[in-house]
Amino acid sequence: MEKSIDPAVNELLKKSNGASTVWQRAEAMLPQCGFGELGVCCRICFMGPCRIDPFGEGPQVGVCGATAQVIAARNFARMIAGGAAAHSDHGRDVANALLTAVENPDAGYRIKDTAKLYKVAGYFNIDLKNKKVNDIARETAIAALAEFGQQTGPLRFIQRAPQARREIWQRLGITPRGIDREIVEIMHRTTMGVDQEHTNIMLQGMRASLADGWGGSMVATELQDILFGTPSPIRGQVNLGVLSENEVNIVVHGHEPVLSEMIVLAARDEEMLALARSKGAAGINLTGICCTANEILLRHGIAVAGNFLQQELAVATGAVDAMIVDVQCIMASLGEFCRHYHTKLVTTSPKAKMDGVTHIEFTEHEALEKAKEIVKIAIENFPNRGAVDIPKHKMDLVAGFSHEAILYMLGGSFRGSYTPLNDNIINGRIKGVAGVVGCNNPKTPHDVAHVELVKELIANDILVVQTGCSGIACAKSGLMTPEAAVQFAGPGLKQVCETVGMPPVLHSGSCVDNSRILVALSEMVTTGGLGNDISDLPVAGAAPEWMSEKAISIGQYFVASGVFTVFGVGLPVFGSPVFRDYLFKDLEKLVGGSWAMEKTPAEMAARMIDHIRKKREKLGISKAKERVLYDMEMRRELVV
Ligand code: SF4
Ligand code: MSK
Repeated sequence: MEKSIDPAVNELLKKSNGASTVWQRAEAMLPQCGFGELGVCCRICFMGPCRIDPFGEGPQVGVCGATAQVIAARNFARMIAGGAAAHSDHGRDVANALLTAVENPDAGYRIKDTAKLYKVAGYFNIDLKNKKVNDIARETAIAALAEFGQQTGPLRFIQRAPQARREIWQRLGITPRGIDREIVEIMHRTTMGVDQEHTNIMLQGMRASLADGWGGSMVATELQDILFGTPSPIRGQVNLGVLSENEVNIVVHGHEPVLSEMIVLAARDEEMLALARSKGAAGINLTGICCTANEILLRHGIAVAGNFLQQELAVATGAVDAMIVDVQCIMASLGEFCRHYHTKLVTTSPKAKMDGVTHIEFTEHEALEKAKEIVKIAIENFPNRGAVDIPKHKMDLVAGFSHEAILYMLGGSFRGSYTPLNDNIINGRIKGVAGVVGCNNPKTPHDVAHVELVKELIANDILVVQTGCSGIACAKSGLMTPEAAVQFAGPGLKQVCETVGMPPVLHSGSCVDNSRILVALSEMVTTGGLGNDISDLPVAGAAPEWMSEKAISIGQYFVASGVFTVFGVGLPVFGSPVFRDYLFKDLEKLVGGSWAMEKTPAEMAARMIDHIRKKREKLGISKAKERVLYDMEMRRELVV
């Protein structure tokens, strides 16, 4: 069986330069530890490691007496802590960059979206009267930074959730207080000999995940929009075919646009372009991998070379003169992999160095200067290129569907509103909305589950919103063009897409931009006609090929926000039927959302479609109904 649905990947995998790929290493790892996969291995203290026998024949408790459900819940909560920490530390860096933009104009950052600044400042209760933009930005950055260390809550962005939702969180005692506090409390409660009740552990797990979605991630998204602009629909291209044969190829990889935005500026700098020409290159071609690629795609239309599992293959083309990485999702193999090619790998974050790899520390205060230094490394390396093998495959797409862009697209600039979306859901043209997000995982064929699931959803008139590597997967398969509606969407969704001129699959950005989906869901509730809470909406979420702790945090904040969420690949909870049932069944009674796991995209789609159908029935909108516009005669006939 082919490793991927993507021909560019399969082509490059047939060629070998002695460097091992993630697929080879995954095979060498087999069989993987069953206890770990089932979530019942504990190494929290050194009386262990302990493991619970899922077949009931061996030990049923750890040395300390911890049961399977306690071990599985502690492991799960610690994954949430890891994911929430990653997203939130990213958010903190963006807040620092906003402060830098105000205090050190020479650094290169500028405030691009003042309307968004005023709006966000409003959530922090900042008085806007008689203040300069820079002063408001300074106060906003300081207020955002304070959210991390706050000791008593609630976090400010919580007010954006529907009231019914906030009341559920309040009743359960899971309204997040400070972002860092919630992550620390997970680590405390799950260390040896503290919280020994799986349900209580998960209350904190939910609180920390909410501190991610409605806290750290939302801070990252909103402040990035202030600094770099709020995305709006923009054309772009995707897949390895975007690499250039005759230009200097720079690939940015990781997550934080605080770096990649500056590389965009440096790569367009006249001095850099002249230097590139002096080395025989026709220009500088900037592309990206993973979420930092999504960030610059959405704001500049810069091409995306690929998603998570394509990071090594981009190097294997022989055409990448430098790969610039910051934080998250960067495979440890890249240092060794690049040594088999001419590619210079450059790490840039003091938090993320790699053995034997060039490190150029990127600081917000010398951002543009450092970006130019990094771009120069790529240019100087261009003459060292050997044979290149760039697959021809690339695809057009339209990206940039921020919450604000959707408002504008549906309602125009004077009456931007979600009413047309809600109306189309009520009249049944659109059956519901699905968020399909997350990573790739070599345990499952690359991109297959993303693409097949999304095709099935849109064929059933479900509008799909995407982020992360899942978005890149579907873009490569041509699902993010307006024309895709004609080819793949069901009749109702097709009609709406054709009227508005939008694709049936909307790219909303990077992993932290899942917070945009939370805002959109809240807006759907506020707009009316679809219930009082997010859990009433005909919506569902999925991460079909997840691998990162960040995906678990995202999944949990969607569930805790009231969304039914299906994961593919597997979940490390099956070793404890008690904990599995808590996630899959009991949580729904508490928060209105629940987890599910299905192995195949067809099963995932069936669960999501069924869930959306049930929600429609509950709302009383399961039968297609057109809104009737009354003329005068009909009005006269009305009996009052
Ligand atoms: Fe074993 Fe308990 Fe220590 Fe975990 S905390 S390693 S179950 S003794
Ligand atoms: S980059 S977290 S592999 S989506 Fe956000 Fe892709 Fe998953 Fe990383």
